Amino acid sequence: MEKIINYINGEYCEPLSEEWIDNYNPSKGEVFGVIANSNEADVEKAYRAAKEAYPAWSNSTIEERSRVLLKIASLIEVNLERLAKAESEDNGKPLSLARSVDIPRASANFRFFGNAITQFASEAHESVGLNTINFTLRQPIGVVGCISPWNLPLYLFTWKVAPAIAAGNTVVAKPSEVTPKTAFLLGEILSKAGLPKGVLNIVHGTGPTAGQAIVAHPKIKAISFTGGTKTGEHIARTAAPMFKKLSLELGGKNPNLIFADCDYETMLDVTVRSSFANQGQICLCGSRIFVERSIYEQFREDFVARVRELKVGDPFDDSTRIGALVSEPHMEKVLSYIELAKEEGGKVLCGGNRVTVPGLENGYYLQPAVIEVYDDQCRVNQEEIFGPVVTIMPFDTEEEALQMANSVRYGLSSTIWTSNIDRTMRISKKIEAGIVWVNTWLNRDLRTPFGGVKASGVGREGGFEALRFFTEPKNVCIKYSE
Ligand code: TXE
Repeated sequence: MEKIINYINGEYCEPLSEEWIDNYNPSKGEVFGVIANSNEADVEKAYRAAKEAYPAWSNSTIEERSRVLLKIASLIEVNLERLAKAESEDNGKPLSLARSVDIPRASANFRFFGNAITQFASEAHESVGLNTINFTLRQPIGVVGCISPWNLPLYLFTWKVAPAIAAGNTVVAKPSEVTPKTAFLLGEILSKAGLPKGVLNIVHGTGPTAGQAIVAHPKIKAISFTGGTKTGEHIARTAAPMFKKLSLELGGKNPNLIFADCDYETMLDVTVRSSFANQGQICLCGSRIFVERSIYEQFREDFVARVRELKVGDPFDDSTRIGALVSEPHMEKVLSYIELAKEEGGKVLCGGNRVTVPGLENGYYLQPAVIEVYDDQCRVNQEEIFGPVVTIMPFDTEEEALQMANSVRYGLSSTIWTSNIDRTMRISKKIEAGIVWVNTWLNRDLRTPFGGVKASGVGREGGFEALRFFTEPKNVCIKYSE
């Protein structure tokens, strides 16, 4: 049995708790290993290692930090195949996706922040006449906490820890207990790259125990979290009385607005992807599709035909487009929404049933579902399902499309398909979302701000925004005489 253990102070170690959780392979529906079920004492051990490492790391030169981050990036590339297999086994996603997206992006995260830190500058303000000059010191915060989810395990874990350490902080990090394997393997790479011990400590365990201990730790001064909105609320409540800095990337229910004047074929291709990539388990998936009425019938027919072609199957088979859902409870949750859709009067146009894959009969496979809804306020259209399920609905006017797009509690991303630049600008200004994609989807330049509004979170990651989050600005005002 594979054992996933903690990586603290540059060494792999068993949990002080001496407790374990089962790790499931979702494509087989079988337990294939155990994970450390760390408790408060393990988090404290990780905190002490991080605290010890902080003075030296925060005083290391930018070049030193950059060099180590770039080295980690290269070693992730060297280990691409091994990490991709581990990710696919742990999460159920197609190996082809882990190989082409998840792991390359994990490497890119370290490379990007290894370079970004060398360009990170602060401001100076000269007050002419008053003979003062103000400048801003951007100092690391100290020991920070990073907590990441299961949908893009190494991708999102590194998206947090890379800027945190680039900025000179030391870290206690916890990946999702549902998909801990690639973060576990990262430990080896950190050691090989020469990251000083204690700079990045990886603790495994459940949210309510290990995660909660990180958030509640009085000396861990900032928390960067990606996960469900409910968990985000809980974290905010725990952290607020201690005035911790918080970055919360939460759920989404993203609109995909399709106008008749778009490039139809490109839109169709990309919409299949934006609906079902990673089994629909990406916070940026466009799960509410609104289509201009003049092309609605055509779209419905073409889209359903394309979705029916998506091959559901073994994540390790290269022809698979839809792998397994991450866990049984998650699959049950998604199935319950399909039932709810029917109860609410929605029409399931395709999919929505469990699929039996030969040889992998116990795996958590679902046919991707397209549901036609008649009221944009129904629960299936309002609540985050986070699986291979999209709703479709027609609209008549741009105002109506915008109004429906904004009528949810979430506001993470949005996609607009149109060739009208004026419309693009009108909607981009009024849509309630942190990200607007026009005639594309999931096109990410790591320099851009990433995050959501409303119940989709607080703060932005990406580029200098992330480095600003992981540093504390201090203004220094110097008076001089002529
Ligand atoms: O996420 P959780 P879950 C959404 C999606 C999904 C739902 C629940 O709708 O169905 O959230 O997923 C840790 N203190 N997203 O339950 O619980 C947990 O261990 C500190 C959207 O898997 O939010 C894990 O490491 N940490 C999302 C991380 O939080 C806690 C991606 C996320 O888990 C904690 C994933 C606590 N009290 C799910 N409780 C996105 N926006 O990308 C849990 N955790």
